[in-house]
Amino acid sequence: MRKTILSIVTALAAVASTLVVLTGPAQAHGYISSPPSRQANCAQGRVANCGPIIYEPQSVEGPKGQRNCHGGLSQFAQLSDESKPWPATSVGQNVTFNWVLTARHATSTWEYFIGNTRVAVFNDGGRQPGATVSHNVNLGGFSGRQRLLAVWNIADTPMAFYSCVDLQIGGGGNPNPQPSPTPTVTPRPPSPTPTVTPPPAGGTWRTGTYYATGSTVTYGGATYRCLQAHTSLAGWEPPNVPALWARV
Ligand SMILES: [Cu+2]
Repeated sequence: MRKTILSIVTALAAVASTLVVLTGPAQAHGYISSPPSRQANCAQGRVANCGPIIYEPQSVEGPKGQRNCHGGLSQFAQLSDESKPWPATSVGQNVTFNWVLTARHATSTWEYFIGNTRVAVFNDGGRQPGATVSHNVNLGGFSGRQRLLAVWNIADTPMAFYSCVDLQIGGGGNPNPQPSPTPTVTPRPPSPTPTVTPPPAGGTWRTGTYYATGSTVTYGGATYRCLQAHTSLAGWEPPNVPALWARV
C-alpha cells in the first residue's frame, strides 16, 4: 500500500514536471520590442528567412556571459547572421529600449553593449520586473550604424536573454529626424465637412500576430487598444496583460 501511494506520487510529480516544461516556454521570457530587435523584425516579417524565431521572439535564452545575438542557440543562429538585411532604426544619443516580458523572472541586471563596450547597466537587485520594462540608454558617443546587444540577466538561474538591436545613430537629440517640408504657397481649398471616423478595428485578438501601438482588437466581447507594439503569444490575452492592452 505504502509502495503504491509512493508510486502514484512519483507518477504525479512526473506529470507535473512535464506540464511545467510544456507550458513554460510559450509564456516565458522576453525581448526588446522597440526599437525593434532582430527577433522583433523577424516576428513581424520585416526580415525574411529567420527560421523558428518568428514564432517565439521572446525565447533567445542562453547561459550568461555571451556576446552574440542568438544566445548560442543553433536554431536561432540567423539572428547573428550579419549578411541579412537588418533594418536599422535612426536614433539620437539617448534611446529608450522597451522590453516585453510575461514570465517576469527575478532580475539581477540589464546590460547594453556596443562592440566590447558596455554602454549601460541597470541593477534590479533580484527584483521582479513588470510586464514591460523601459530603459533610457545614453549610447556613449557611438555614431553611425551600430549593432547593440541587450542582455537580461536572470537572478535565480544561470541564464540570460539576448536581444540585438540595429541602430543608425545620428548626432542630434531627435530620434526620428524628418526632412523639413517645402513651404507651399498654394491657397488652401475649402475644408471638407468633417467626418467622424471610428478607430480602425483590428478584428479579433489572435496569437502570433503583430500589433502596432494604437491598434485595436476585440476579445471576449470587449475592445482593447494596444499600448506597446508586440507580437502576441498564448497567455498574452488582452485582459491578462494590462501593460500591453487597455480596455477601450
Ligand atoms: Cu522565461
